Amino acid sequence: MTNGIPLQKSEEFFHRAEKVIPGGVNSPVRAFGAVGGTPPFISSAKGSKIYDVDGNEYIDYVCSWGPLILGHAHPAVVEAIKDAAEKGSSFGAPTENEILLAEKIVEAVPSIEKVRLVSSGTEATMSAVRLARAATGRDKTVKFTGCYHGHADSFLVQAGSGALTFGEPSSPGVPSSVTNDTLVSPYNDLDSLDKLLSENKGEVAAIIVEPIAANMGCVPPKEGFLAGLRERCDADAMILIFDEVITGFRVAFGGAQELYGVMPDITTLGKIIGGGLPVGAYGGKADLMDMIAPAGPVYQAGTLSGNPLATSAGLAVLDELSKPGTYEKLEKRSSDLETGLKDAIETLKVSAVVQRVGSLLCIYFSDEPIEKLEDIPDNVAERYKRYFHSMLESGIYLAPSAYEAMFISLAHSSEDIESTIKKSIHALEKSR
Ligand code: KE4
Repeated sequence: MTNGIPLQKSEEFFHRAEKVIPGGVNSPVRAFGAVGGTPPFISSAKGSKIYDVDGNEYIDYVCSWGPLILGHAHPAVVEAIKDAAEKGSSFGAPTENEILLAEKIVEAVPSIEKVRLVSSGTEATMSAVRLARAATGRDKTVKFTGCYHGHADSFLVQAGSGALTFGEPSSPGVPSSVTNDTLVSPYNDLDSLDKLLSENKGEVAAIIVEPIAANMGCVPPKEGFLAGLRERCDADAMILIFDEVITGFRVAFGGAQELYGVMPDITTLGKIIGGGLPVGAYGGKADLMDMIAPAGPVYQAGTLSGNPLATSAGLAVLDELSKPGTYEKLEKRSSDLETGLKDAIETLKVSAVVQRVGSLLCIYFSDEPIEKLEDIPDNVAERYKRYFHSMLESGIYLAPSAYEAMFISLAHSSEDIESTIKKSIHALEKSR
């Protein structure tokens, strides 16, 4: 039952869906496997609210896992998609909008001189790794435990997000010949990284990292961590890839690299730059990107890459985000939520910590701050499950996994934030 109306239609839909779709969903984490119960099937959304098919209203902190930084159905985005759709949905030929979106990304993201648009974050990260291997002539890559870079074979090694949610950080079907070239090290731990790199000197093509780890909750980089990666990549001619699929245009208009002042060689983007439509991107210095076909020999392609509807939506979002005062407003909302949750935790004396960077936030049911996946207590999922359902029943829609972040949008009002804090008091009690 969720704020009053039983999920009868959602249950029927879920039952039907399971007959024709694996697990009844098109992306695993949506199935509520980690928290139990029936996922509400969503009928519509507007601003900070989503509505399920049974008529329940929720304040949404999933925001489609990050893209909806303006909130749902923003008029400028709806208008842009409508206009584009009337002119045709896809041409498989170059369009002006692709130039406009690429120019906006190049202007906004400090380390990007050229960028290739694709249709998902996974496509962006797998292409970035292919480029890094081609540029260095090496096969191995380093990722960090709990970081998630999409579902390409080489990343499904101790991954975060959905892979972690189901306790399957690696995956059957991924050949060991692929994962043998994926080296893993704990996040925020340069000593462990140095040991790994010394055992693989001259063999590592790239280090790929979420500059803020948002697929094991929200783990900020420790002072010196990102700069340390940059130094190590320079020292052994490795490519540094910042996976900014979540952080790009979220924590600053120029992403985490602008926020922390550390420049990667390749940046991957997604989510926000598509405004909720399928867009991913990877970009970097021109001489590196010019290795990509047809300018160079590294092949990568996509039928719907640069799709006119998606680029129109993305442009509308970036136009809104580039307006003065936008990030200040997002910061105010987000810090108010953080303060309210911290006060509730303090008052109730619940063992939990809140970690936040910009409009990325998460609650860990832990006594200590979390600096890497290995710090997360074993019982966090059990406690989160109770917290999650209490919040859902009171009309607050959180990620159905302890290993995801809360996303705050420009549409979240101060009333939404106050209501969320109020309802979290009861939910925190349940989480004990
Ligand atoms: P997609 O292929 O799902 O568009 O992007 C993969 C990806 C790459 N890099 C980062 C840092 C990501 O967070 C993601 C995808 N994020 C998850 C949520 N944390 C997607 C949600 C889902 O799998 O349904």
